[in-house]
Amino acid sequence: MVELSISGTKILSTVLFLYLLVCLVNFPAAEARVRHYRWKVKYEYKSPDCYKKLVITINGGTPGPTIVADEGDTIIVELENNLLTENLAIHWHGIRQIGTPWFDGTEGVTQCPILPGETFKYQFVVDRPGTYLYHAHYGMQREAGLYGLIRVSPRQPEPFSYDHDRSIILNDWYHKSTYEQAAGLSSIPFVWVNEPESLLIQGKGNFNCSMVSEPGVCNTSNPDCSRYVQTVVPGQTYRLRIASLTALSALSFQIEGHNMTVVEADGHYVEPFVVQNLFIYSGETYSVLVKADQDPSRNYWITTNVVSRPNTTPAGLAVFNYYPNHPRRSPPTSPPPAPAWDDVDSRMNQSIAIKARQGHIITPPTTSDRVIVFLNTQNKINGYVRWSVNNVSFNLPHTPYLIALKENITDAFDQTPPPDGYDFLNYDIYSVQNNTNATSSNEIYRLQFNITVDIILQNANTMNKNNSETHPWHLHGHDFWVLGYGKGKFDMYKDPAKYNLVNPIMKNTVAVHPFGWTALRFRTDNPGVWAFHCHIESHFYMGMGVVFEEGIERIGDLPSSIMGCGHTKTSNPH
Ligand SMILES: *[C@@H]1O[C@H](CO)[C@@H](O)[C@H](O)[C@H]1NC(C)=O
Ligand SMILES: *[C@@H]1O[C@H](CO)[C@@H](O)[C@H](O)[C@H]1NC(C)=O
Ligand SMILES: *[C@@H]1O[C@H](CO)[C@@H](O)[C@H](O)[C@H]1NC(C)=O
Ligand SMILES: *[C@@H]1O[C@H](CO)[C@@H](O)[C@H](O)[C@H]1NC(C)=O
Ligand SMILES: *[C@@H]1O[C@H](CO)[C@@H](O)[C@H](O)[C@H]1NC(C)=O
Ligand SMILES: *[C@@H]1O[C@H](CO)[C@@H](O)[C@H](O)[C@H]1NC(C)=O
Ligand SMILES: *[C@@H]1O[C@H](CO)[C@@H](O)[C@H](O)[C@H]1NC(C)=O
Ligand SMILES: *[C@@H]1O[C@H](CO)[C@@H](O)[C@H](O)[C@H]1NC(C)=O
Ligand SMILES: *[C@@H]1O[C@H](CO)[C@@H](O)[C@H](O)[C@H]1NC(C)=O
Ligand SMILES: *[C@@H]1O[C@H](CO)[C@@H](O)[C@H](O)[C@H]1NC(C)=O
Ligand SMILES: [Cu+2]
Repeated sequence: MVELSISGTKILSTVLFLYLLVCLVNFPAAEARVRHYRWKVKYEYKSPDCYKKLVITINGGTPGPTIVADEGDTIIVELENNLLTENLAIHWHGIRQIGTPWFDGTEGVTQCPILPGETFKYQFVVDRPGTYLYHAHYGMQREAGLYGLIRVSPRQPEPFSYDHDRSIILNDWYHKSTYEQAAGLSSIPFVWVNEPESLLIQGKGNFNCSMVSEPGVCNTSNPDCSRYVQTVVPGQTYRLRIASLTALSALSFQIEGHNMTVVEADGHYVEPFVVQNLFIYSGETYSVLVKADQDPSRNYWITTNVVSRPNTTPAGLAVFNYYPNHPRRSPPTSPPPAPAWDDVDSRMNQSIAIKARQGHIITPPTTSDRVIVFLNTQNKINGYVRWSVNNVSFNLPHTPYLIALKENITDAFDQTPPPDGYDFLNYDIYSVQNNTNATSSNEIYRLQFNITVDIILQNANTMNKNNSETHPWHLHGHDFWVLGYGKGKFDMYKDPAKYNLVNPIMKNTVAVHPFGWTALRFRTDNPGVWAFHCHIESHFYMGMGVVFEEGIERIGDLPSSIMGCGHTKTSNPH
């Protein structure tokens, strides 16, 4: 930041400065910059919740560094894989990669994995302001701590004001390694990952070390797990960018005694509304405005709790510290109670309340060219527990789709188109199916370029009685309009009439609530191969995802850096 000291004799330079400032505001395009980062990724022992385990760090930290940029800037990240025995790929979550579909960072879809010892250069433009994320997209690696935030400032004034801009990443945390978890999920008998041990606020949590008998493993005095503190000046307004990168959990987030005004979701301005509990699903980002307008003589709790699953994980705690109270001083009250975990209606209502802000509405096309209904089910395949979409459980191929399609390598994946729907008339979404068998495949949806596609996410019962889970679905390469939510089975004849075509929010991640449906619309206007999947790490690992291709013929030469795995064309000159 530039500090200005203006004395009486400096009026001329002040005028000049103000003139320059006006120029910058009026001619922002001239300012686009290149932001260059060099990241070293490695395993280190850390204790984010006081329990020591191997975590993946970027330049020594987890969460990794925040990428701070202005709209239109180019980001270059030179990523050095120092994991020794493990591959790597990083996805830039919410960045559409217009013109750079090969730098989406999705291993198996848009690139080969980055091998140990290699340095890979990602280069892309952050074309829109907002709050975005980055995280590993290889195996279940994200859960080991490889994630961070991207903050893109707008060139235009924002439709709300605040004094300070802060960000908080929420996460859930396991003590088992991602390998143990992945092995359990792919075993017979199936070993579920269970509930996380802790919830982390900005990478810090607090496990009860009395439950660990092994000496030296859990230490509540470890500075790695010192409670996160958000210091505020009484009377000032804070923009908090809240992001969730949980492996499993849906969360609520609250600041004791304070309301929050939601103003941004996944990089789009929201028609402001007030909440006490912000419900947030893995892969989502929100900005809320909070005014430090309560009794300033004390501190307050910041809490996060698991919702949508019976909560056995203790609340994540941080401190909302009113200056000049001591930041380590615990609030005099108990943390506010968690909302009821099974109150689906409140969460559904909050989802519905998120609308595009007046004056910033991008209206959706009024009709669509193709409708695809995705039935979300839990299944068995050859005795393995899997998740499926329309009875197909997704497997990644060894040759990334982008490369296979561009190079016409037809034996790299199953060329059969997967189904656009399910047996709508006969399938009972409320019961455990008698035959839960499905098939697994790496087939993909080929979408015609430049059309409007509707996606209906249809939830259903799992393989357990009276159970349906919340799935946050994330689309790569696009934002979509959220046209509506509903309970029960989506009725393709009646429900489209209820779509919000007036002010739907655009997002890149959206939840389908238990036993409900969610309707989305997007334009196939970004040539590339894009994953669309449940953002729950174990669910995607167990097959809960699909891949869309659009406009492959419009994509220029692929960089050779993304290649080098799976099937190749011997004639390939790259
Ligand atoms: C921590 O665990 C110990 C041993 O199980 C238990 O007695 C104690 O109540 C726990 N403390 C908290 C704060 O939950
Ligand atoms: C716990 O961590 C603190 C701070 O690093 C250290 O001073 C203390 O010796 C540790 N306690 C044990 C039992 O290792
Ligand atoms: C928060 O909002 C609720 C409902 O609008 C209101 O009753 C309450 O007084 C507000 N609390 C604060 C601290 O502003
Ligand atoms: C959700 O919204 C509906 C319709 O506005 C309302 O009837 C219901 O009471 C709300 N439920 C909760 C839990 O807020
Ligand atoms: C389901 O799969 C199992 C294991 O492959 C097989 O034994 C069983 O016959 C299948 N059930 C049906 C109805 O296809
Ligand atoms: C792949 O096939 C398309 C359409 O047939 C053709 O235009 C293109 O040149 C082929 N590309 C390669 C690398 O063979
Ligand atoms: C499963 O089979 C039983 C007995 O045949 C039948 O009563 C029940 O309706 C079936 N359930 C489903 C979901 O098809
Ligand atoms: C799923 O596939 C199995 C065979 O693998 C079939 O028996 C079952 O009817 C299918 N279920 C649905 C909902 O299509
Ligand atoms: C895509 O479709 C829109 C509307 O139908 C049209 O205006 C535009 O020119 C098309 N773009 C391309 C690249 O074909
Ligand atoms: C079904 O589960 C919900 C919790 O998700 C519970 O409130 C309800 O009572 C259950 N219903 C039956 C019939 O078991
Ligand atoms: Cu899921």
